[in-house]
Amino acid sequence: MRKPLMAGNWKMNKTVSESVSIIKALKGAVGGVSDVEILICPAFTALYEVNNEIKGSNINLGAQNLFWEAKGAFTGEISTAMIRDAGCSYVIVGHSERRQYFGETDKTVNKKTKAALAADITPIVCVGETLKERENNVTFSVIEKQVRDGLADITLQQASLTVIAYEPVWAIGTGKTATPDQAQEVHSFIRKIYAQMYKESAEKVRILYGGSVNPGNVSDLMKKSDIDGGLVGGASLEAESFTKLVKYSK
Ligand code: G2H
Repeated sequence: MRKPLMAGNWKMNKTVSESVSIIKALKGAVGGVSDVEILICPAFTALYEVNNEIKGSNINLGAQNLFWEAKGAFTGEISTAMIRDAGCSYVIVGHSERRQYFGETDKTVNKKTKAALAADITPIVCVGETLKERENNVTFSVIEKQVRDGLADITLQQASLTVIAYEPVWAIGTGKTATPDQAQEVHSFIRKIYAQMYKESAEKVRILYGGSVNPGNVSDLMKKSDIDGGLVGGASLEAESFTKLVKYSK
């Protein structure tokens, strides 16, 4: 009942022309796919041109960040209206790299989540524990706080539309992946917390796994009942490997 979502997070990679060229290749390769929703999140600079390229295709467009204010003196920031105008229907919120390098907190994640939802943009809210937190056995309390505080005060309808990405920080770009069982354990915990917060929305919310997803591990991850897709960095940067992810094939 939950349609899987495979999302490519290109992070700070690719010029406009590089972005357009990978999208041209990807469009052909994934053209027949209808059972998995496909999303690409390029750099801000490439959004407009990528949007022109994906028109009429089954590829959706997302931004990697936003700012919650509507407009004004906020040098360097991008509003929901701007990313919408550039063609985005999704936005990544609170990625661990933003928490780690740019001081994002559960509070700012919550403001961004609410701003995205108010603008009809689906937020992909990222949560995840560090290696130290996992080793100190506080994974579940860390995740619970990130979910409760990051997603506080949204409506029931918004709660079902929101996407959550579980990305253990120790697995990001390191080549270490959580095992499918480790990921499933946290995904099912997130769904349980979500049920306490937003009742039946818990069955509708899609929970993606992120952290070194690649063609070799995607099919085992996707077999787990609470894993509804992937948020993929490195393996989304080439059309060939991202196509394999979309098709869950090696
Ligand atoms: C985790 C992921 C994408 P990678 O950050 O959000 O990146 O697949 O390179 O670990």
